[in-house]
Amino acid sequence: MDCLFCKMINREIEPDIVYEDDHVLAFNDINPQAPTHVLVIPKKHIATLNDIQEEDLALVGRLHRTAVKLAGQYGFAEEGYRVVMNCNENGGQTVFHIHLHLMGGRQFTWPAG
Ligand code: D5M
Repeated sequence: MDCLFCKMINREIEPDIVYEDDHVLAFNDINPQAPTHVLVIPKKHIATLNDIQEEDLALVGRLHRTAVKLAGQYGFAEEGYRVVMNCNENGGQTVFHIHLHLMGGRQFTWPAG
């Protein structure tokens, strides 16, 4: 499958990994938008938020739990951080394998651009 993030899971491309388990991989974003910017992805290929099925709900929960654990390890859980999942063109999605952006270490504004 021609999916950048599946290639990272299979180590055809070597990401800068910060966390890995049987279901989830987390690595530093190549184009960071904050002092910490990590992508948390499922090892199962799911193209977009629209493609999440009932059977994936526990996995999606794991993505969030992983982001929260990492926020704690980076030390910004209490001060706050941002978690984002972009969907399709208007949402700004460029890689079609779902991923949570975990960003921390600065003040974020709302609404997002
Ligand atoms: O986010 C896709 C994200 O993927 C974007 O923030 C850049 C990141 N990216 C793209 N290529 C790489 C590599 N090779 N390593 C690490 N991070 C990468 P989206 O929400 O789809 O716009």
